[in-house]
Amino acid sequence: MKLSVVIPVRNEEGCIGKVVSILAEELKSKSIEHEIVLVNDNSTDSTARELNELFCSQRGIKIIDSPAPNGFGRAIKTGLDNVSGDIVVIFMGDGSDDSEDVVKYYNKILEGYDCVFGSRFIKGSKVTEYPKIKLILNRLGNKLIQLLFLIKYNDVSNAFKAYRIKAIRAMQPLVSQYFNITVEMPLKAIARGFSYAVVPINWNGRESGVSKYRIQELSRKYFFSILYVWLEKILLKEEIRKDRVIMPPEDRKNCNA
Ligand SMILES: Nc1nc2c(ncn2[C@@H]2O[C@H](COP(=O)(O)OP(=O)(O)OP(=O)(O)O)[C@@H](O)[C@H]2O)c(=O)[nH]1
Ligand SMILES: [Mg+2]
Repeated sequence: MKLSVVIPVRNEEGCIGKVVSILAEELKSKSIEHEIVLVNDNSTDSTARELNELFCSQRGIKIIDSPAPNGFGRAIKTGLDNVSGDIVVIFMGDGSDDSEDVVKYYNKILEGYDCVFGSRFIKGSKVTEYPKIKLILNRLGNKLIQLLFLIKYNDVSNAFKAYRIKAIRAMQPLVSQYFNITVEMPLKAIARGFSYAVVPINWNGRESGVSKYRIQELSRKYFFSILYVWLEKILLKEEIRKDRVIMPPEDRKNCNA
């Protein structure tokens, strides 16, 4: 099973080289067939040069320039359009996520799950330097999601997750252009009945560069994506069920709903 790791990157000159090298080393050491798809969004620092250096020095690297306008969601979608693997992991380029967790996700998918979702808020996870305000809003937002979707999983809004390619196909079209894609993807996978495992993961605050995350302007967008998938789940239940019935049999066999 080939693994595609999609990494959105914007102005990460201080860390992207290290992040990709550590990840590639980890995957190589575990003999996991992989590609790393780096989606650059018109970075204005030396990120593009760093990416070219990675491309020249490592195997299995794809570099995609996301067309303007910029946006985290648009970059993820561009990355997903360019993967060739059976399993897709979305991974951050700022060093927040742990490359050992990518291996954990991969192995868990091999157990038969359609998706693997990490949680930074369960026993076994380790989180450092999480900004306080962001943490409070994160916990409130995830509580709302849990209540609306009647799920126990408590870290929906973190982008770092793993999906079988069939789950990615089933959630199209993805409409979120910004960080709100981080809720649209897992919620659609859950609403469409794909099976998922939850595992503890680590998260570290970024050591260099600046956050591209703007809480105030994003809250409306998150709300939009949460309500959009919720309304779809409630109002288009029949249509979603019918789409599942016409899925190819190999895509259907792992669905648990
Ligand atoms: N291609 C692309 N990547 C982006 C964009 N915005 C953010 N990213 C990347 O997405 C990842 C997460 O962005 P961050 O700025 O770290 O957002 P965050 O993790 O919520 O914020 P921090 O608390 O600073 O870690 C990083 O790899 C960024 O480089 C964008 O518009 N386009
Ligand atoms: Mg980050």
